[in-house]
Amino acid sequence: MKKALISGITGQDGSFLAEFLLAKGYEVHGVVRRASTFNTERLDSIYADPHEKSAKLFLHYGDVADGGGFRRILEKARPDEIYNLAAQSHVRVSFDQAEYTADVVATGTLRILEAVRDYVGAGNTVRLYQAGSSEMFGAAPPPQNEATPFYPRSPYGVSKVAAHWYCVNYREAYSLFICNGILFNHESPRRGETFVTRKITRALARIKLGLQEKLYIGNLDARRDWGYAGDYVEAMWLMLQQPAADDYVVATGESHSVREFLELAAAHCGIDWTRHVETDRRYFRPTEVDFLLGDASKARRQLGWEPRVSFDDLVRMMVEHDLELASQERTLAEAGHTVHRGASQA
Ligand code: NAP
Ligand code: G4F
Repeated sequence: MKKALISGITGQDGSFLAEFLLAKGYEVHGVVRRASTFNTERLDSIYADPHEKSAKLFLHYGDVADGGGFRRILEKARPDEIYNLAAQSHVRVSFDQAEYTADVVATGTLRILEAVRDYVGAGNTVRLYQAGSSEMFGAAPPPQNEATPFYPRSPYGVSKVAAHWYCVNYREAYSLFICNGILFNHESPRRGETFVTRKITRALARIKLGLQEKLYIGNLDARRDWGYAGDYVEAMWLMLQQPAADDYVVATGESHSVREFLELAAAHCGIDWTRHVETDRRYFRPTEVDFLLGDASKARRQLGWEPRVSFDDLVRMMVEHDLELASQERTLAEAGHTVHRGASQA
């Protein structure tokens, strides 16, 4: 049985990847940050008590800011594959928390590379996937592919570029099997609620059911190449199954503006968004990434990977999920329960 170790397992992609690998028969180990509240909600459907003989998912407390702890997890789990998905992944927040973002996203990756270097040096074999981002392209004109020079526009983007080049360097210097996936935006009903797609579907669904009046939002003109997260984790896995390590862009090849996403989501909800949406400067970034459009022909050719979920189906899936959530919220509210919503600045 193959074993995988996932950092960032509690996030959107981590949860999809864990499901995908469990379905393939892997034993899956995940790094979970200690928090004062439960942060494993996205894993609820696959989590089994580790005392049960059939358990295939094991969680370990850790943090990519703590290299020693990560080394111990590596020694304990002894994985065949590592997926480094851990990140402070919010671009706007990275302007507020630049040093922290660099420590987790750039130096955190370096800590994992150092651990892997020693682990392989001691005679073990392991393959590493690094979660790179289209934010690394930033201001580079579209379409962007593996040959496009990076021009990051945020502390997050700069940190991902550093992580990317650390990975390339360790691959070349120590002959490690490391793949950089350069993934364009991918969404799902599990997307964090402060990313624009989920922020929109969550708010429109609540507006439709009379639970809120307004949605305050930032730049409507930015364009993104949005795919479905469930499709993208397959590409991560495929990279690590190749005979040689390489870097790949993963994208749909279709770009839409935030306004187009909003219009389509509102149409699915059956509401007139112009009556409910207002722009607020606080959601604009000091430097914006205006236009992302990925050219994933290398992934199609070499990995045989293709996105399955269309833009329209993605928006519909997210809207339907959030309408159901809003309906549950309304039922609770009507029964006199207070429904707590997170405090968000992003
Ligand atoms: P996400 O939902 O924000 O999840 C991030 C994960 O990283 C969470 O499990 C989080 O734990 C964990 N994490 C944060 N700081 C950590 C630390 N110091 N040590 C250990 N774990 C830490 O992000 P995602 O959308 O799943 O993305 C996964 C990865 O792909 C990230 O590296 C992201 O930057 C990258 N990426 C995402 C996209 C996209 O469109 N989704 C595109 C390109 C690249 P908590 O649950 O405790 O917060
Ligand atoms: O949904 P977003 O916050 O995602 P962003 O910045 O593209 O980053 C996401 O995708 C990257 C891949 O390219 C990942 F690496 C990264 O970890 C993350 O998953 O913003 C998308 C666009 C931006 O142009 C932003 O300015 O939406 C615009 N936007 C407009 N109003 C907003 C809002 N973004 C957010 N978060 N909140 C708003 O109110």
